[in-house]
Amino acid sequence: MSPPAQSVLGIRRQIRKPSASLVDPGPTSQWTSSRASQPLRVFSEFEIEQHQECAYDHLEAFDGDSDTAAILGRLCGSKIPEPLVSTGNKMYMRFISDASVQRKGFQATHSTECGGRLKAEACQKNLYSHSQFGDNNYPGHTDCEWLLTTEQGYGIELSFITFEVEEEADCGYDYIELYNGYDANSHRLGRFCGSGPREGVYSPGDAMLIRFHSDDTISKKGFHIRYTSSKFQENLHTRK
Ligand SMILES: [Ca+2]
Repeated sequence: MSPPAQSVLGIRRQIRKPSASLVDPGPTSQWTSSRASQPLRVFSEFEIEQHQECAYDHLEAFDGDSDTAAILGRLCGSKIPEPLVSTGNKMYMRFISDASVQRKGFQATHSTECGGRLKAEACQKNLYSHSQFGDNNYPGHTDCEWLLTTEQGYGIELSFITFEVEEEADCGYDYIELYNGYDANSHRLGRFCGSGPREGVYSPGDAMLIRFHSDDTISKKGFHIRYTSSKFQENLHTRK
């Protein structure tokens, strides 16, 4: 282990929006984002020393402003990872490299857009209508899409912890729409506003699209959804 670490050599960064900050180009590089909506980081290039548990060189992403937040991923290897999406308006990233084996590095962009691509798994995860949930009402003039996917053979189950969206008889102003599939041409499970669905919603396919629309006036608290993957068809229910 004689060669000195040259940790940040070969790493290229592309950060489109000026509010991102880059800290400490040392053996450990860290980035945090703080912005008005959920940072979505999409990798366009990725090549970091491969190891089954990413024990050597790796990139870590956390769902908050430090490494004490829940971890979103520990990444290495040469396969371009799925986009990383934080639940709030902060994401902390850390790149660590050891003294040997260097690869090209990675390039990622992040955006202020709401929505994103999320993976439903056996453990419950949270999804919020907007990053200021709990402090402020959702913003007006919003169109967001979240695509939830899971492994083939599983379905996706949503439970609504909070749901307060501007009420209208046909949900013509602000609403969420749920689709059993990858896009809005798929079977629509429902359009909801007001106090939303009373029960959970189950999508039997391996993808579910959630669209959120708000118009220019009157905003409410928003929604907090928990989502999980589920194998059992007998859970099938949309509304009771
Ligand atoms: Ca509205």
